[in-house]
Amino acid sequence: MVLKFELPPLGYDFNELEPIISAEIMNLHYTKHHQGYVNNLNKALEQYAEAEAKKDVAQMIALQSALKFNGGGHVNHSIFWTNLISEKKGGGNLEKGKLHDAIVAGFGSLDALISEMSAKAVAVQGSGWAWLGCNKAKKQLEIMCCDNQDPLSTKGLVPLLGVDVWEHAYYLQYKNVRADYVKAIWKVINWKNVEERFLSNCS
Ligand code: MN3
Repeated sequence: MVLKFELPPLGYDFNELEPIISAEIMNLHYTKHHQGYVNNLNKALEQYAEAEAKKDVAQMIALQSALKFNGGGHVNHSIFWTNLISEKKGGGNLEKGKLHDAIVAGFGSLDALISEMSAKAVAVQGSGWAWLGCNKAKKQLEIMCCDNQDPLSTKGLVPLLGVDVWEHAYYLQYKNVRADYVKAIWKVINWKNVEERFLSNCS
């Protein structure tokens, strides 16, 4: 029996991030896009197990790009949903603490981090993600972009905060203006969640 992945609970209603991210986008993004990655990951894992049982190494290798894409999509979105919270519940608010200190040490200020990460997110060519990650060896925060659904682990960093800049994440609301979406999303960032990830992985 092959391991089956499932959609993680969202933790809030589709309309809670309005007006920053519309309920329609959240609904489609979660129930169609993320669910699609989960379904295709499970399918690829099943095919992989069959190939493994037949000792068909060539087929196992052929399945790796499907595993990377759909597995990455599942990993990335599972983090992304927890990185978001409504403004009413504290979205956008970074309290003083160890993450705040690390941000100031690495970037000078939260505003400076936001401005650097926004510029990099807007500049991603095609589909991808911008991430705030932790370099465990150097014990420092780094901003890095990934193409498609490549998870941040492919760059050797631990993911703390991701901004999905695939068009499906914003097009219904922001049309072609990715910069407006990236500018707005900081109002619904769950810095408490980012700090929890930081404390358990990077300090
Ligand atoms: Mn997405």
